[in-house]
Amino acid sequence: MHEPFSNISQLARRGFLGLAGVAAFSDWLFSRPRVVRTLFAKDELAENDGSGGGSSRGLPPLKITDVRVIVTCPDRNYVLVKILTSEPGLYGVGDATLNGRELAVAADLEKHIAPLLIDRDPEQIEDTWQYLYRGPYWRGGPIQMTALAGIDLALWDIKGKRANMPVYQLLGGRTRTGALAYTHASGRDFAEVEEVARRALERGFKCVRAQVAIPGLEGTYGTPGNKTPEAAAGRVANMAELPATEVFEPAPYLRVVPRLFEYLRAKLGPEVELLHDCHEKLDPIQAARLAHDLEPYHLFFLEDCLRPEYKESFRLIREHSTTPLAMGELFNSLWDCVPLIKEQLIDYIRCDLGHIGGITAARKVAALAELFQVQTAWHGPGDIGPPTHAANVHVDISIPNFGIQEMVFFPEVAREVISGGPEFKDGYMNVSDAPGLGCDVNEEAAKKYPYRRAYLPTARRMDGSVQDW
Ligand code: EZ4
Ligand code: CO
Repeated sequence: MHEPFSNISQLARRGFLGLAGVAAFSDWLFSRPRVVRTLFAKDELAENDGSGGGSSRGLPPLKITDVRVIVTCPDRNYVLVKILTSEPGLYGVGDATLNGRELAVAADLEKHIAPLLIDRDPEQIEDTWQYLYRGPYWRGGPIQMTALAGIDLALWDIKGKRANMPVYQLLGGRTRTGALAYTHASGRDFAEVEEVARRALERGFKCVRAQVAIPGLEGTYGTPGNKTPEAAAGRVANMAELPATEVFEPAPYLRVVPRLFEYLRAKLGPEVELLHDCHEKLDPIQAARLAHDLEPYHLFFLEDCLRPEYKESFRLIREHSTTPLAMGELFNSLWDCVPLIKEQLIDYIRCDLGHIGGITAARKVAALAELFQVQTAWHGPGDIGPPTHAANVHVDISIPNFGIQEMVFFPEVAREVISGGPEFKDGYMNVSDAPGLGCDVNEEAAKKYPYRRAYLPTARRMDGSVQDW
């Protein structure tokens, strides 16, 4: 197979490769397609079709034998992925829940992705990620990236169980004793927010995200307002079959929020870390004003000021304020993060591991962020399942540039279906040393809670026009 190259070098050495020589050589080359083909022939290489990446610790080769998609509604909808392997009893559990579009992800997994995985080697996580991301040609988007995250988490779970190690060990081992956590305090007025925040502090939290209902508006993101907390958070209980509509106006919002934080600082003192979520509602100049007006109250960060399409507009906010900025829960591409990180336009990148492609994606975002002194603050809401919360914490405690972790407490009924997941203690989250991610799904219990259609709320302005929720 080295024949053509040695011929060229011999010809060149002898000075034979003049113009006529080149013409003769190309005639010769193209008259010998078999030789050229042999240069790149597959039979010379070991084939990588994802079905055999070598063995771990001398263990026998492993194959994926089944991919089960479990859609269940213990109080709210979850989509879980269970990947079974050729080793008896060895399986992985992932979470592929996308609030309001659960069945689209479940269909993608069942109809399109599962057939591609059978007989593949579950240990080849990176190869599987690349294959599922770039393979379908039509890459990206929240539905496909959530499906991919579900697979990715299940594969990391398998690898951990196979190695008999928690996933954070596979990611490089502990960098910290726990992940600093924050919870939500919401209320209809300042006093109610204070009361809820005080309860959180008593429970051990050192960091609290505060949201208050805006007087005169019908429902405000993240607050009970005149709706049940369940409806505000997008739970299915008490929800109509179609989405609720909230009303948002920037002027009263921009007046009230700085006064909330003035109030909370005065009541709660300087030490508690306070955060606020704008939930992608503002225009750039509105966000710049809010970040500026909040400066005296020293927020830990101001979250998701702008719609996810307007990354460059963070420059405007930066130019006007020293309030730390966080962004990213609506991102579903690794590349969404790049402009914000490389220009240091934000301080915290807060992708949702469940919607950007799982641990394999998160470790790349974290590594990029590390190089630009940006810290992580992965999205940790109630509408992603315990395996994603577990993945958050496995990454948090094994990277150098972790910032903070959003968290929720899951209701008992959800725990009946999905066990395990991170634990909260004295302001920090942690995972156990159980091999893998540390979560399991009870398929029998899941059947007791069939899927119920549910939507997140939507929002409109006073004049009836559409507004980001
Ligand atoms: O409203 O995930 O920071 N947390 C959040 C979440 C989102 C929900 C929407 O489904 O913004 O609570
Ligand atoms: Co948010």
